[in-house]
Amino acid sequence: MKIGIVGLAQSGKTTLFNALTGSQVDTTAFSGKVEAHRAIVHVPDDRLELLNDIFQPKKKVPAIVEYIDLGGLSTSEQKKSGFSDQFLGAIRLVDAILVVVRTFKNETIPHPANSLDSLRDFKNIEAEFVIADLSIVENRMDRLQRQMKSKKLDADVRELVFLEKCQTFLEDEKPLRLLDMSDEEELIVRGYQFLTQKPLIVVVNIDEDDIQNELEVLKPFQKVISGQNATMLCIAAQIEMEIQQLSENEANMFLQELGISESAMGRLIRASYDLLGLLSFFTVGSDEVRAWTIKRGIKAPQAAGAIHTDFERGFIRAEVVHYEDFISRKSLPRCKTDGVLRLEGKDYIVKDGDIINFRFAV
Ligand SMILES: Nc1nc2c(ncn2[C@@H]2O[C@H](COP(=O)(O)OP(=O)(O)OP(=O)(O)O)[C@@H](O)[C@H]2O)c(=O)[nH]1
Ligand SMILES: [Mg+2]
Repeated sequence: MKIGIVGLAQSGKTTLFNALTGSQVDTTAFSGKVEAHRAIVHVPDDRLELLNDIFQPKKKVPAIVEYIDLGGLSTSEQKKSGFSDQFLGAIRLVDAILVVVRTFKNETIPHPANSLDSLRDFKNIEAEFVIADLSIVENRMDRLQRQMKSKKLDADVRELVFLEKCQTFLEDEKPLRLLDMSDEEELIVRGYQFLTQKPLIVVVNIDEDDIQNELEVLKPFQKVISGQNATMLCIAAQIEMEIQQLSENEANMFLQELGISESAMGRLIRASYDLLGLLSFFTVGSDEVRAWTIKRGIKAPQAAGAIHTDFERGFIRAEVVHYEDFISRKSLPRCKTDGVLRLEGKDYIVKDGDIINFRFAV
């Protein structure tokens, strides 16, 4: 899973990136450049730790999330043209867009619009995404129309009708997340990687004093993101970054003192899994204990495909025991005699926490 961090200049993107990844990228100087920082984070999962203790494998492999700090994004007033190709190229590849908006007060760090209004900032950023998508829609429409002059294919006609629908929608300044699409339209749209269709995470970068006011701070955003494939949370990025650099014991103590139930890293990963509809299953053995990430609703053969395409092609059966059933017995043979280790076929829908051994032949 790849998450791209965007936001106005000096909104705290890099600070948040550091808090989420334990990186130590410099945040003291105004960068002003579009430079992407990348880091990979291990998804914390107590279940994997316990499986590791039981199997004592040579290797433990957690699921991973990649964060990309995509760098500065100026307000439309300051900018003459749209996003740079480099920025667009990078953001089109992410699975979810994380927009950082600022409410923290700091006189020494001027806001690019010279006043604090996080909802306005969010709406401006979303408007930029709408414009970027609109330009893709219009370019594609031009090309299709030219192509259709010489040869009129049914598929092209249907695509054009769909693009007109997108165009009207975007011209009304609405993100495509709100557009109902047929199965066929979903297929057409997949190739475009529209920004306003990607799952969205809004992070309000708050002052330490606002940690207890999360609901109040988020209230204005509720209406804007409702009905969209989106989620939001408050993070006090500065203090979370500082805490991230402490030892685990000290970090926990500080979090507790501040009334933060879980670190930004853990909270954001959970929110992202929910938003993207992801779950984890496990493979176990003496060589390796490993967590895998897949979409909810996926059947056993496709889950096997996440490990290796051969596993999917040659899928025969899956031996499945749920983590909870396993952990109360701590032995696979025990699970078998107790009947909680089952054989499942190609229509089995994998559940969060399943421990699976795939049987396949190629
Ligand atoms: N008080 C306070 N200051 C913050 C917070 N987050 C970031 N800052 C400060 O704001 C400044 C900018 O933070 P960055 O994380 O570099 O912001 P950015 O969005 O990456 O900035 P650019 O990449 O230059 O656009 C730094 O001096 C941070 O220390 C916060 O939550 N509270
Ligand atoms: Mg930065």
